Amino acid sequence: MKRGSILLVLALLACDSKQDSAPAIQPGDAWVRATLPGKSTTAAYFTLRNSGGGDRLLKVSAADGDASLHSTSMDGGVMRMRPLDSLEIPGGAVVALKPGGTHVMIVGLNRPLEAGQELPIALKFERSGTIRVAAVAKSAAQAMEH
Ligand SMILES: [Cu+2]
Repeated sequence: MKRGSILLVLALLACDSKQDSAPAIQPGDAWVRATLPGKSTTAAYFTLRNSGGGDRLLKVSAADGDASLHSTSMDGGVMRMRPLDSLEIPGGAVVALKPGGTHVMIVGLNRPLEAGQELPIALKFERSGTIRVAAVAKSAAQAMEH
């Protein structure tokens, strides 16, 4: 009986330490849509692989334009985008921002983004601090292949 309760405590401690372990976030696959002629709006996407404890993406900012987190949902057959306050990055998870889902909305670009150009984006996390990615611009045709 006593031995059993010690094991239970150890199991709870192990569980706790996993929860509290530092997040280890590896960004990947960062890309942004090349702008269409005359447009100053675009969207950027990337994946976040977290091999540590849980974290939360609080804020995004781009080297050009005003960036914010958006979610996409279907509302009576119509796609709607909504601002997201933050994005949960659970421990051990891979969170993908992708077309038709969560994305970084960028409005008010001062310069057009041509395919092949890079747009630096800073991601501010609750626990991991700031992580920078360079999103490579893809044309509509390249984005379809993605
Ligand atoms: Cu959006």
